[in-house]
Amino acid sequence: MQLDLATTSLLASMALNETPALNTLSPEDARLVFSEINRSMPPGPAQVLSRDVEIPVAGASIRARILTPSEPAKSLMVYYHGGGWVIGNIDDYDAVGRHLAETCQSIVVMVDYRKAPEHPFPIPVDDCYAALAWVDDNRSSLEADTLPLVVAGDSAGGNLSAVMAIQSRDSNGPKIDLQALIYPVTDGRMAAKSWGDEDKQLFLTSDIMSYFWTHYADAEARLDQRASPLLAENHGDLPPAVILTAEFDILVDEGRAYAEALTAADVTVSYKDFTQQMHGFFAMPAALPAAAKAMQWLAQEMDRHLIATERRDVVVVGAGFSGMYQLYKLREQGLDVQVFEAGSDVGGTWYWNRYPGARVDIESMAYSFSFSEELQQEWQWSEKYSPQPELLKYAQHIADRFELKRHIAFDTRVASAHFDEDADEWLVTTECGKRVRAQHVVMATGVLSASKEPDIAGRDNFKGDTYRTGLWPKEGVDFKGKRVAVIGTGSSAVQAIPMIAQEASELVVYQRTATFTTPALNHPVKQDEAEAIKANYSDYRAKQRLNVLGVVNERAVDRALDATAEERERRFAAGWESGLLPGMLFQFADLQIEQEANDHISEYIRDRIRDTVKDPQTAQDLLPNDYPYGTKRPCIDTNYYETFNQDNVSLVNLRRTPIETITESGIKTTVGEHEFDAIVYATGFDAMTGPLLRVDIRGRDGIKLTDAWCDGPRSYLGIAIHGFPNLFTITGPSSPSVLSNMLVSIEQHVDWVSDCIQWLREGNKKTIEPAESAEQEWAAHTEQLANMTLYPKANSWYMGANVPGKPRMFLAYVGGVGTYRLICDQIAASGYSGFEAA
Ligand code: N01
Repeated sequence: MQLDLATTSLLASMALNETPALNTLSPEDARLVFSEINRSMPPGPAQVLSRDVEIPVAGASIRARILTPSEPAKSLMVYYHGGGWVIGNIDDYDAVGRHLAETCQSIVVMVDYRKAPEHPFPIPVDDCYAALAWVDDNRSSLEADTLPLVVAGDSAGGNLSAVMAIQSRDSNGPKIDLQALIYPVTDGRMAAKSWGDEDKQLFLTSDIMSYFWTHYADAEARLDQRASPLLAENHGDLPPAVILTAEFDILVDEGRAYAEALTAADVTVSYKDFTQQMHGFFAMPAALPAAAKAMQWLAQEMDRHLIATERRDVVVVGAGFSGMYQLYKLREQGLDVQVFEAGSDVGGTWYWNRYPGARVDIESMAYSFSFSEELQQEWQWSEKYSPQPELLKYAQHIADRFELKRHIAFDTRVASAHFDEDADEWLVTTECGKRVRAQHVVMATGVLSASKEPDIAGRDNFKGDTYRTGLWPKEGVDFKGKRVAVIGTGSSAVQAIPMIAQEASELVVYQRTATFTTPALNHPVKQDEAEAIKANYSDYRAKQRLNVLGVVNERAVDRALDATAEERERRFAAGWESGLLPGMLFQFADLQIEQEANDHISEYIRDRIRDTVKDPQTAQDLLPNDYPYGTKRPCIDTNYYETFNQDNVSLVNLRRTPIETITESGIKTTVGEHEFDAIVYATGFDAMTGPLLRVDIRGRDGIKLTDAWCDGPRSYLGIAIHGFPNLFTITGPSSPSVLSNMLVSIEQHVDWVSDCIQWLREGNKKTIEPAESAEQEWAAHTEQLANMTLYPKANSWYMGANVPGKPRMFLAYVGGVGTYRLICDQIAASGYSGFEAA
C-alpha cells in the first residue's frame, strides 16, 4: 500500500493524538470527536458569503447554510455532508462547503439533516428531500433562477444524494441536472469485496461503517432502495453522475459498482478513482492537497456536464499571419479547426499597430507568404516596405481568398486552456464563456502582441488624450495643431515621430535610450524588379528558407577586424545606402560577435547622426552609446534624425532629466513641467512570453505555464513544452522568431506543426510532448549560442529586460533560420526524437 505523503502524516498525527475509534464511542461522543477533528483544520475561503436559514421538515425544522461564491455562480448545489447519518453537521463541513463554492463556482446549500440513532432511516432521507424541494422552490431568493441544480455529497451524504436523484425521478420532484457522489455508500449489505481488504481500513474501517449502518437502519430497511441505491431496480433516466472514489477506502467497490450500474442504464457517468487516497480525503481540503485536486476535477466534470461545450480537432489562438496559415494548413489536412481572435478582424500585429508611419522593415516581396503560388504571383505590393494599411489588406485578402473567416470567432479573447488528462484533450474557455474541447491547441498569439503597460508614475493623472502605439485607435488620430509628447524611441516611435511631427504644432520626444536607426530608403516597388523576382519566386523562397534571417541577402564571410579603415568605411557606407537592415549587419561576419568590430559600425552610425542633426546637444543626446549596434532590434527609418531639425520638435534626454510624474496637463521631469494635449506611449511590449502567459494555460497535473516558466521560458525548439502535451507555440521563445523574417519563420513552424499532427493521427497516437531532457538540451544549446554573440550585452526586450521582474535570458534562437529548419526537419525525420508520443 502506498498512501500519499500528506495522508500518511495526517494519519500519523491522529495516531499520536490517540484519536479514539468512533465505533467505540457513543454517538454523542463520536460527534464531539468528529467536530474536534474538523475544528483543528484551517477554515475555508473567507470571501464566500454565508448565511444560515431554517428549512421546515415534517414536524420540525433543520438548519441549512447558503454559501455564495465570489465569482458569478454557474450552478446551485444542494450538499449533504458525510458522517454515516450519525455524526457531522454543517459547521463541521463549513470549510468544505466554502471550498466547493469557490472551486465549482456554485451556490452551495449545506443541509443539516437530522441524525440517527435519534432520527433513524427514513428521517434523514425525508429531511434531505424536503430541503431539496425547499431549495428548488426558493430559487429566486437564492438568486439561482436559471442555474442548473446539482445534488452532491460525500460518503453517507453521497448515499443521500444518489437517493435524492432516484426519489426525485420517481415522484416527479425537482429537476436535478447532475448528481455528484463522493465515495458514496451505496450498498447496505456490507459485503463488497473492499470491505474485507486490510489495506483499506484507514480513516473509515469496516467496524465503523457497520456501527453507522446499525444506528441508521435495521437489516430490512438497509435493503430499501432509499437506503441502498445500488439495489434500486431501475437506474435508468437518472441525471448524469460524477462519481469519485478513493483507492484505500472500504467503499471503493460500492462507488465503482454504482458507476457501473448507472452506465449500464445509459446514464452518463464521469468516474475517477483517486489513487493513494483514503476515505474522507475530499473533506479535508486544507490538510490534503489531493482534496484540492479532487475538487478541481469535480468542478471540471460539472462544467463538462452542465455547460455546453463544442468539440474540435484543433483550437488555434490568434488570427494574425500565423493563425491564418495554421488554419489553412490544418483544414487542408481535413481537420476541424476553431480559431479565436481578440480583434475584430484578421491581421494580428497589423491589425493592432495602426500608428502613423507603421510599416514593415523587411522588403515586402520577402515578407509575404510563399505557400500559394497563385497568391504570390497575383498579389502586387506597392512599396518596398509596405505600410500597415496595405499589410492589413493583404491579411484580409488571404482570409477572403482561402475562405478562412467562417472558422474564426472574432472579438473573442481566450481566457484559459486547461489540459484534461483523463480525456487527453484541451478545454479552451474564452472570456465570453464559450468552451471548446480539442485535441490540440496552437498558440498563434504572436511575439509582440502584449502591449506593455507604461510603467511611469502618475500615468492616470493625465486629462488629455493618451495613446499606445500597439493599441492604436482604428479610426486614426488627428494631431493637427496639437501639442504632443512621444515617450520611447524604439522601432514604433522611430516610425511614428516623423509622421506626428508633420501634424503636431509641437512634438516633444522623451528618450531614455538612444536608438540606432539607418535610412529605409523606401520607394514604390519597381515593376521590373518585382517581375524578375516573381519569374523565379521559387528560387528566391528557397534562398530565404536557408538564410540566417530568412531573407535573400548573404552575410559577408570576412571580418571587420581584418579590414582596413578605408574598406570598413566603404562597406558601412554601402550598408547605409542599401536601405536594408541586413545591408548593415551583413557587411562583415564579426559585427555581432566582436565588440571591437561592432565599435566600428556603431561609430560609423554615430557619425552619420552627427552629420544630420544640426543642434549639437540634440545630436549628442541622440547618439546611442550604451549597447552594441544590432543587440537591440535596429530600426530603419524615414527622416528620423532629420525630424529633430524641425522647429516644432525637441528631445528630452531622460538619462539627464528623468520623468518625475505624469501630471493632469503634461509631463514633469526633474527640470520642470511641460503641457500637452496628447501623450503617445511607444513603450513597447512584454515580448515573446507575454502573449502566452496572459492566457491561463495549465498542463499535466494542473501545472500553470506561469509557474513552469517562473525562471524563464523553457521549451523544445520554441514549439512545444514539457508537461503541456499537444500544445504548440508558433514562433515561440527559443525559436528564431524575432531575429528573422517572421513570415518565413511562421511558414516553417506551421508546416512543422501540421506535419507533426498528421504524423500523430496516422500513427493513432493521442499525445505528444517533449522530454524534459530534450528541453534542457535545447535551452543549453540556445544559451550557449547567444553567449557567443554580443546580444546579452544589451538591456533589450530580447533579454526580457524591458519588463520589471521578468527573468533575464535571451529569448530567441541565434543559430539562424536555415540551421534551425534543418534541425527541426531532422527531428521530424527521426520520428520526432526528443518528443514522447503516446
Ligand atoms: O518597443 P521597444 P517598440 N520611460 O521596446 C522606451 C517590432 N516593431 O514598440 O530602451 C521611458 O523597442 C524604451 O526605452 P529603453 C520590432 O521588433 C517592428 O518600439 O527601455 N521610456 C524604448 O525606447 C521592435 O523592436 C516594426 O530605455 C520608456 C521604447 O520605450 C519591437 O516591435 C515597427 C519606458 C520601447 O521600444 C518593439 O518596438 C515597430 C519608460 N518607463 C515595432 N518604458 C517594423 O517592422 C519603455 N520606454 C518596422
